[in-house]
Amino acid sequence: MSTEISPAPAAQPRENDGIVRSDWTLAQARALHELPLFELIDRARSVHLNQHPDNEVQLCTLLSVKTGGCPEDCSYCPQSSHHQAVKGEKMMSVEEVLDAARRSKEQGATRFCMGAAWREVSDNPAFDRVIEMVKGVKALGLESCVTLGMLNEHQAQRLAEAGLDAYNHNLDTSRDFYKSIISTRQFDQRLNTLNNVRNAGITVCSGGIIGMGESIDDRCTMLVELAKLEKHPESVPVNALVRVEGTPLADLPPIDPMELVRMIAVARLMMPEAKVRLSAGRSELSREAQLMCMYAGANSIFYGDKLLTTPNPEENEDADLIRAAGLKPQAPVPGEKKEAASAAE
Ligand code: SAM
Ligand code: DTB
Ligand code: SF4
Repeated sequence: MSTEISPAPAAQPRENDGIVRSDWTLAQARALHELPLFELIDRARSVHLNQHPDNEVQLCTLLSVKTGGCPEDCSYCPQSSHHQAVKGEKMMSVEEVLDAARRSKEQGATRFCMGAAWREVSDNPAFDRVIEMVKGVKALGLESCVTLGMLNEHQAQRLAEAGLDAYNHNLDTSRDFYKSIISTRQFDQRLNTLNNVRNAGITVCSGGIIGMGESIDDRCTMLVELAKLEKHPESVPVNALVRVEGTPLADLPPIDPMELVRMIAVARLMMPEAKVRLSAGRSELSREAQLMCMYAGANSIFYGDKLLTTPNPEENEDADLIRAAGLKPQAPVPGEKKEAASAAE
């Protein structure tokens, strides 16, 4: 990890916490990040309780509908064809996906997220199939989300017409560090896709990964990029790198869980209204570390024993954790609160 440290100025006064604004600077983000841990957590908790007083955790299931063989060279990703980490598979059928969505609804999931190992969306039968998947997931009464790589305005519009609720497209890291992680696309292309998603009226899910060798400034700069968007993303996934054998980042050291807590707390302070998702990396976290992330502002998790290609905690472990902490799973759709709550009991 690079060790450069920018001077940490005084953090903004506590009275200003919770104001939703898009003029964040790196110095301000960094000042929050540098606060003594308990002060940072206290402040993030207070904003969290104001904005999200319901004690709910959103449960999102992930399904890889097209795995591996991706032409991009993202160093962290097992699905890139530049690494020999996973085998490419053919795309799942609409029925297979809807069966999985039904099962995840029975388990109490509120959102169903489908991922494809594509560089970008193409106007072809595979995209038509994704459109059918989105319609089917909506018809089941679940929130729908897809992550398909870059897309243009017209493609975003088609997804919106199919009823898509959210599009996941992560900035992943800072503009500067991005170049050392991916060479086959540019940071501005990510921003352009987010713009197309927003303009189509789909909610934006965008966050990043920590533990790839980036500096603290890189982490804070990424949060500033997200918080500077005219409208903040509705969801901000914070992933800890899953170090997969065969990928160039496989031998990096694991992150200290406290770094995840700080990142989540700063995200909560900078984007008070967003759902902050404690995303990849939970399998390596203790229950206590996960709860500290939730206390500091995380109110969404991936639920189900698999992420896209790597393991995630078992549903029953998560249900136990949520119950032990007195949290509630978020209701899938208005009026179905009881059903969701009992699924985690
Ligand atoms: N191909 C599309 C794209 O890149 O936007 C969608 C799928 S891609 C796998 C979605 C996100 O998963 C990436 O942006 C990255 O943040 C996350 N991801 C991939 N591999 C990861 C890993 N090993 N650890 C943590 N997060 C990872
Ligand atoms: C996100 O931010 N994290 C998810 C989801 N969005 C698509 C993906 C995590 C992938 C972890 C590595 C894998 O399972 O392949
Ligand atoms: Fe492809 Fe997405 Fe993985 Fe990059 S992160 S290699 S674009 S699947």
